Amino acid sequence: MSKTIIISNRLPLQLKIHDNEIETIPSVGGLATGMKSVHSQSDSVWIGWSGLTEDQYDLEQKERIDQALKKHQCIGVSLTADDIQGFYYGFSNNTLWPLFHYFMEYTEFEKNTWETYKKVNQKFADVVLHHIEDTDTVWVHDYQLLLLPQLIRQKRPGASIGFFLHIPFPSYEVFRTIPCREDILKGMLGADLIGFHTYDYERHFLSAVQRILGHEINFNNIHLDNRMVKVDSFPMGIDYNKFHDAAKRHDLKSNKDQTEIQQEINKHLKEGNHQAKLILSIDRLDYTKGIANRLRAFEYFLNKYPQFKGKARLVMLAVPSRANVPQYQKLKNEIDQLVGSINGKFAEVSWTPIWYFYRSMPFENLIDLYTSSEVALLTPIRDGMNLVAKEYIASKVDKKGVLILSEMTGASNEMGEALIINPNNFEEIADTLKFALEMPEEEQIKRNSALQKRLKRYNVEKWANDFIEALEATKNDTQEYILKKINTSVRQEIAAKYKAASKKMLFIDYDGTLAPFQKIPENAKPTQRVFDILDALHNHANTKVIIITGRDRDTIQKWFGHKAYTLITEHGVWLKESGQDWELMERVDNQWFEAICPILESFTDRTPGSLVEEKRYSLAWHFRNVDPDLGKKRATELKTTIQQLIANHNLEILEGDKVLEIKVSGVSKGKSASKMLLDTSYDFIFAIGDDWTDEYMFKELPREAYTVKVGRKKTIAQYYVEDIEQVYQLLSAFPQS
Ligand code: GDG
Repeated sequence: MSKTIIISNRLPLQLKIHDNEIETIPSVGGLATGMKSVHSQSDSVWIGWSGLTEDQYDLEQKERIDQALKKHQCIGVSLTADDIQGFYYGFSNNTLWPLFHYFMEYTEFEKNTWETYKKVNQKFADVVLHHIEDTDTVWVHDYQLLLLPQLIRQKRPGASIGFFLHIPFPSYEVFRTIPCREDILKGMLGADLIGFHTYDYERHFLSAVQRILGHEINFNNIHLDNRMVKVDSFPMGIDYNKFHDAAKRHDLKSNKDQTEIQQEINKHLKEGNHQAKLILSIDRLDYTKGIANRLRAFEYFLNKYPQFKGKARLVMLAVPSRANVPQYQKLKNEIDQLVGSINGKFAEVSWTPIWYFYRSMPFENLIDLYTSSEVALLTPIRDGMNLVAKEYIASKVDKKGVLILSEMTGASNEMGEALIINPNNFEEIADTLKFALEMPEEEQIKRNSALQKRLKRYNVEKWANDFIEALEATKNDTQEYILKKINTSVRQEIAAKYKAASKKMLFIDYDGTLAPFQKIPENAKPTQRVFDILDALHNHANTKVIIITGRDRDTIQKWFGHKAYTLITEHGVWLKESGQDWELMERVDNQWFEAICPILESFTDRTPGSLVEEKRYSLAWHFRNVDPDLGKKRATELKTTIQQLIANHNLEILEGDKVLEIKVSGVSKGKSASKMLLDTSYDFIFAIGDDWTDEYMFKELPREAYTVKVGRKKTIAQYYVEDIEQVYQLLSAFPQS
């Protein structure tokens, strides 16, 4: 029976030991709630750190801790205090957290903490590997465990692994600064599915993978040598009903049942100025959340619009976080001072502009704040998603309230009806605050209705289920690949058919099949091993070996002219039968070169790294060595530019792997391969290739032909081999009859 294994740095519960008794307190955080539907399945387990380091319990207590965790379907990863120091406070929070949030000045690159990070990821992997079974589904969470997917994959190549990053993935220019960038990407690419909150993070990640590791990317699929990794965005939602229902209950409470905080809020609202509206701000005290900026912007607002003195009040909850890290202590001091100075400067007898709470509050109080505030002002400098924004809206039962939200949060992508601001623009924040405080109620209701509808539908449970479904779907892709991958029995079947056949024809593509791609195409010369393999096949009785390629005639003549194999070049323009001269397979001309060539050259001039290859009857524009994004963009631009000329000259564009080839239409590997079969009847036909131009060949060949794709791209071929090495092995195993 397969199970789901959830893995995060912290388990979804807190452990406490007092009087030698072990207490477990379930967490109520976003992730714990979101994963509830996945984790509540009877066969699921959650693996993570319990929050207690090894020095905090003895062996006997450890056993009881494990038992207690087991009751909640949890398994602990044992970590030492040093592990936590290097892995959590060190590499996770002093390197990855600031870097991924674009705070490069706070980012420390320390070899020691990196070593501990690797060691702790391995500790997590060891626990996972101890519990995982072949058909299990694994879901790894967040930046503390970036290496874990690959560590699991190494030992369990067939596992189904998903990874979700809860924080932003920075742009390539920022990400490239980290020394271990390759290890991090490779670690993540151990997964089958990688999820981000937004499309922007997704595209930053894809760009880093393309530029740093050089993998080919097709839409949101990353092609590794022997696997495909899917990347997608899944914006995390909240437990909408939990907040909405709690807010409903809150509104029904009589005065005496209200919390102390609520009574305090009521008292202040009645005191002095009755109109004082509450502007709410809630975050963990973190430099990414833009708390200091928010205070300065609020001060700016009071100066610019003094009419709001006594009429608006900022209620700020800053939840202590990572308080032993110097940057956080510095920030705390800065905020304390700012609050003091603003309150000192503006306070009146019956009104202080800022109420500041530096602590965490029980859920009930959070609801008090959400429901009592007319405006929420959330101004992170960078934030992966920001769930507070969603919770605020969900808690507005009467749909009244205005959300002001930073455009630097993932949530702003989905919450277009909120008032979106740039957190560095005080002018804009001040004006927006005024606008929010004066917004007519109908408009508030209109905006919030739309927001609530969306938040209710795409809630956290849907988010988790969508991710798991997408992960399941990658299993099907993998399944198809595994099913079609040549195994021993297929290899034996092919060999037996080959041996028994009396007339055999082998179509073999060149680049990507017999030779790896090179930066400069001329460098992809055949090796002695390639000749040995082809010679052996050619010497078999009644066997016709055909090299079928898009390459130009001259290069193929230079490389293979001295051999007696059959050669087809330029996708089927030229044919050279064994011992004969080159002949045209198609009636083509190249008069059109003079119209197209100057355009290709002008594109080459403007696109560093690109080059024009002039074949006898076709022109190829190569962009393998161009910046990947620029290459794609210029290729699209080029297609549009020559569209009309192509039609006028009866030409067509072939889109190969990082190359656009312009040639007379109607010529293809498929057409030329079929022509080769016309005269004689063959009882063994085999074709192998990696490129999509080979798909024409796979399509046109008769059903009984064996067709083999090299590498894991979509194909209509019957079988896959992983790479060039496997091509060599396959071809070498064809037996003499
Ligand atoms: C990371 C990413 C991403 C806050 N104060 C109290 C309290 N909270 C709860 C809120 C909310 C959660 O904490 C904070 O979530 P955020 O999303 O705003 O921020 P991070 O903690 O930085 O989370 C973030 C998130 O992961 C999910 O992927 O959105 O971008 O940085 O749920 O309600 N809860 C209680 N008392 C408090 O005082 N009970």
